Amino acid sequence: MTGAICTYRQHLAATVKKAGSSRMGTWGGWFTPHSAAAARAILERVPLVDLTLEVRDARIPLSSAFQPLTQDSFSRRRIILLNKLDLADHAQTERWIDSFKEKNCICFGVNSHNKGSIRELINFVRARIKELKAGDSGHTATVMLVGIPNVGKSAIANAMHQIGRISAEEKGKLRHAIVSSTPGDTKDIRSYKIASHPNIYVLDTPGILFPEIADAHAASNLALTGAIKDSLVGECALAQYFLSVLNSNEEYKKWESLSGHAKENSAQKRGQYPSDHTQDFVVWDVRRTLFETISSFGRRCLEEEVEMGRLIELQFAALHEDFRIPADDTDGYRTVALKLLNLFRTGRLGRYTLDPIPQVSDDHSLIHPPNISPSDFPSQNI
Ligand SMILES: Nc1nc2c(ncn2[C@@H]2O[C@H](COP(=O)(O)OP(=O)(O)OP(=O)(O)O)[C@@H](O)[C@H]2O)c(=O)[nH]1
Ligand SMILES: [Mg+2]
Repeated sequence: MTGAICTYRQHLAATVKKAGSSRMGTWGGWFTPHSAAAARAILERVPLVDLTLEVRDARIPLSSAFQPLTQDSFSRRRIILLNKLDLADHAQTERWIDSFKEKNCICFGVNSHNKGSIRELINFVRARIKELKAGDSGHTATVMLVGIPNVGKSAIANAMHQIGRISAEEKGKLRHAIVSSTPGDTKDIRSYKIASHPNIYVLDTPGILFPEIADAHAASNLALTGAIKDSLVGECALAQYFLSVLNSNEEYKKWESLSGHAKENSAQKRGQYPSDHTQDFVVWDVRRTLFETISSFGRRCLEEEVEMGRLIELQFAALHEDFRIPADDTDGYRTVALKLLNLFRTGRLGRYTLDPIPQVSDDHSLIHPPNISPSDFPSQNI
């Protein structure tokens, strides 16, 4: 990891730490009494369900681990789902899945926006249930989706319900879990039918993130991928950190062909690639600006904090124009930050895997989360 990126990471991590520990009574900034009650309710259900699907963000397969899970990672009743495959680096995801499998964790990659991927997941779950329930005459199975906020649990529940229901030719009303880009919008545990013969139900649960985050790396990447409310951390610090990541990455090189074209050309080129939904001419301008600014600085900005700072400020100024933000917008810097984060989070600025593959000697405490029992949380109905 380069020196300059570390500075932005540390800065963001310090803000996350402060936000997490801003206490109302004994509660952290995002960990509320309701989170504690939800954690307790989830943990109490773990031994009762047939399968626990721990959803993680494929961009951060380790940092997005679900801390409260007490179950042994080697349990055949726990599956790690790496969701948002479309946003992560494909080759690195393959390596991550292999690395989980090497540790005897069952791991499955998924993109909840893709029907084929959800169909594969349903088939995979059905096969696991069949295996686990071999010889059992029961006709109903329950699987529970758990995880930190915003990893896509509700999106997966909806997609499985919709696709599974159609193939099961179920009558009755289609139900919808709330899916939103804001973390923490699911408040209750809800059940959705995803298959018949045998009947399989999936439980969607609220996302849980403890205030104590392992390290600066995890804290900054959890914030960047949206597990923590942006307003708690600050959109500008998030966008600056994202730019430090992008400026240190090779992804921008893919945009070389855009360089040198006048902005009007980008607009004229609209429709040239009908299947590419990133043809939006603003996105082209943003990519070109990022390519040209990084290229003009060379790689010296990677080590030198001052150079990285200069590059990021230059990019903010240029993006102000690319995003067509009026010059008299007094909150223009923040508007650039918001728009940039949106492009990153919808995959329009490339695919990023932010957690490096662990070395054999690494501590696997996040794959083997600390043991926490339901009684560690106060009782409250959910
Ligand atoms: N690109 C992409 N986005 C996804 C995927 N799955 C979910 N999302 C988006 O991620 C955001 C969060 O999705 P949710 O399903 O609400 O996440 P959640 O885990 O239920 O969040 P909480 O209820 O807050 O715990 C939404 O904007 C989804 O559209 C995916 O596979 N790919
Ligand atoms: Mg949800």
